[in-house]
Parts: sequence; structure tokens; C-alpha cells
Amino acid sequence: MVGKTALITGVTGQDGSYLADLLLEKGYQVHGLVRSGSRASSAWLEETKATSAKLGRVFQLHTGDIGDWQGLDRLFRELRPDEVYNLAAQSQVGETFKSPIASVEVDGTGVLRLLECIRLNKLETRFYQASSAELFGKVRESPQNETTPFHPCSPYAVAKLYAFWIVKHYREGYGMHAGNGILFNHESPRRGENFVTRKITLSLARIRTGLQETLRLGNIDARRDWGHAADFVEMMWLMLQQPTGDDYVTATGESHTVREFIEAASAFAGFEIVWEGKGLEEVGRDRKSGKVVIEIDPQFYRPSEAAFLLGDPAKAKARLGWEPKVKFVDLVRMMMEADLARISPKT
Ligand code: NAP
Ligand code: G4F
Repeated sequence: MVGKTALITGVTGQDGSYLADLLLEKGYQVHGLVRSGSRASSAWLEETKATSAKLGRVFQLHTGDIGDWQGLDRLFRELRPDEVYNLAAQSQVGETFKSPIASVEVDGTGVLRLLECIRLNKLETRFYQASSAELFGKVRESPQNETTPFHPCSPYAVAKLYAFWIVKHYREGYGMHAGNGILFNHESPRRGENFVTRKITLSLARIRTGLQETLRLGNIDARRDWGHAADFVEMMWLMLQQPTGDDYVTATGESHTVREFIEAASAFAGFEIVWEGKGLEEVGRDRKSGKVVIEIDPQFYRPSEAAFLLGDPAKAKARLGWEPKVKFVDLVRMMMEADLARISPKT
């Protein structure tokens, strides 16, 4: 029996790689959209290619860009996918303050191009949109659930807000099976190196082995609800297996500060951080060696910031039976151990 056909945009990213692995295991033919000159040779994509060969499943990459409507249209007509997972984005919130116009073309209107490919070609394709907890921004209540009002506070979040509503409109207006996963932060050893968790674990591993002096960060008192990417892609798949499309918060229900992440990761890396000073003068010093490990750097502050994100995943649990398996401390340990193993000792 030939499995369903899925198209993943953003397949070279963290979530794309976990989702491709999951869908291949489930018997899908998996197609991935890859920008020319992207990270398509990343180690985990090579692993995915090996998995697909072992399982005898299709895993095919197609060059394209969600800014290019004609190219997308050709691909949709060729593949006629059963399911599309739109994970493509400029997903670094800080970067979208620097290039807001380019970001909206991908994170906002890029989504509309994909929806139009489905509508104009009269396809029965089910559509998943990677939406974001950043929509809640300057939060009006905690924890945040599907009825919490949005107050986006970055170009990224405003673009994702457009995407959220256009997906909802295509569901309500055209009866499309389309839904938004309102994703809270999720991480893994495959996380991009500029996101704060991975920056912390990679830097601590480099400091441990003498390859880096200090770790410089911005707002370390921001709170995030951090889960594991492998748990979150399971929820993406579950959403498209339901009789109708809907929007779901995907979160752990537990929130920690960046400072707490640093402390936990440092402990796994063999440091014991004590904090000294305030504001930009604050430092984190290793109690045993007396060495300054953490410094504050204003270049990593943003013009505005979602200060406190905490998701309520009750709807996902009640309707889809979804529950994240990996807890905060296990996530930190997993990421720290992976980076310590990657960075070989200097001597
Ligand atoms: P990621 O690692 O940054 O991956 C983003 C992917 O999008 C990459 O494969 C990138 O390709 C691709 N991409 C960027 N611009 C594109 C374009 N114009 N055309 C086609 N592909 C393009 O992000 P992630 O963590 O896997 O997140 C996946 C999705 O979930 C994103 O939409 C993100 O906004 C959303 N999200 C993530 C989180 C989280 O905590 N991870 C939380 C909420 C929402 P290149 O290899 O070419 O750069
Ligand atoms: O790791 P971050 O860059 O992730 P952020 O901004 O929360 O966005 C991530 O999660 C969103 C969902 O909530 C996604 F939609 C989005 O695509 C992305 O995956 O920053 C986390 C926190 C922020 O408060 C930031 O200000 O860490 C703070 N931070 C402090 N110093 C830093 C740094 N962030 C980064 N990237 N780099 C720093 O040096």
C-alpha cells in the first residue's frame, strides 16, 4: 500500500527534521521544500535520508521558496499532497526587527501563497501552520490558551498573526482542513545556534573546553515555556488526523527564566553560577574557579519583548490526548550533553 504524501516546508530546520523522521516512520512519502543554498546538507537530513533508504520510503527534496508562488503552484500540481506542514519561516524573532519587510514575505504572506495553491488547484490537502506563542506578546493573562487575546510585539509576531488569521479564514471561508499550532518554545540538540537555549549549551561547552572566554546574553529574566521538538511534531501530525481543522496551543504548561536555563545547563557542564551586580553590570561567576562565565550585552536586547510565556495545553490533552514527555531538566541535560560531546577537548 502506498502511504500518504506529505510536503514539509522548512524541512532543513529543527522541526522539519524531526517531523520528516516521524512521518517516514508512519509510512508517508515525504517531500521537503528547500531553498537553494540552504542547510540541506545538515547532519540530521543525512540521517533522515539514510532512514528513508532503510525503510524503503520516499524522501525527496525540492528546491523552492515560499516567496515564489509560481514554483509552489507547480510543485502542488505535481505532488497533490495529502498533507502540508508549513514550518518555513524567518524564525529568529530578534532578526525580524532588523529585516521586517523580508520577514513578512515569509512569515506572513508566504502562508497565503501555500493556501492559494490548495484552493486554486481544488486539492483536498490538509494544512498545518506553525503559529507561535509570540502572538500573545505583551500577555493579557497567564497561562495563555486558545482564547487569550493576542498582543504581538515583534515584526515576527505581527507577520505570524496575519498567517494565523488567513489560515482561520481559509478554514471558515472555504471549508479547508487547515489549522494553527500555537507553538510555545521547543528546543533540542538540533536547535539553531542563535536561539538562546542552544547558544547557552554550545557556549558553555566551548567555555568548558577553553575554546571561548564568556557567554554574552541579553534579557536573562524573560520566561519561556520550553518543550522538546520531538514531542511537538507529534502534535502537528495529530492535528491533521482529526476530522476537521482547528487551532491548538502546544506547550508544556511549565515556565522558566533564561537565568534558570543557564543555571541548570551550567550545573550539567560542571559550573556553579553565582550572580553578582545588577542590570548591564551583572555577571555570572563560577563559584569553584572564580571565573566570569556570563556577561550581559545590550546588543542582545530587543526593542520590545514577550516577557512571560506560559502555555495551557489543556485543549490538546482533552481532544487529542497529547501530552509532552520531556521535562525541562531532561531537555537541558540532553542539549548540554549533546554539545559537550560535539565540542572535543582542546588538548
Ligand atoms: P528553524 O530551525 O529556523 O527552521 C526554519 C526553516 O524555514 C528552515 O528550514 C529555513 O530554511 C526555512 N525557510 C526560511 N525562509 C524560507 C523561505 N523563504 N522559503 C522556504 N523555506 C524557508 O525553525 P524551527 O524551530 O524548526 O521552527 C519551525 C516553525 O515553527 C517556524 O515557522 C517557526 O516560526 C515556528 N515556531 C517555532 C517555535 C520553536 O520554538 N522552535 C515556536 C513557535 C513557532 P534554510 O535552511 O534555508 O534557512
Ligand atoms: O531563544 P529565543 O531567541 O526565542 P524566542 O524569541 O522566544 O522565539 C522562539 O520561540 C517563539 C515561540 O515563543 C517562536 F515563535 C520563535 O520562532 C522562536 O523559536 O529567545 C528566548 C528569550 C528571549 O526573551 C530573548 O530576549 O531569550 C532572550 N535572550 C536573552 N539573551 C536571548 C539572548 N535570545 C537570543 N536569541 N540570544 C541572546 O543572546
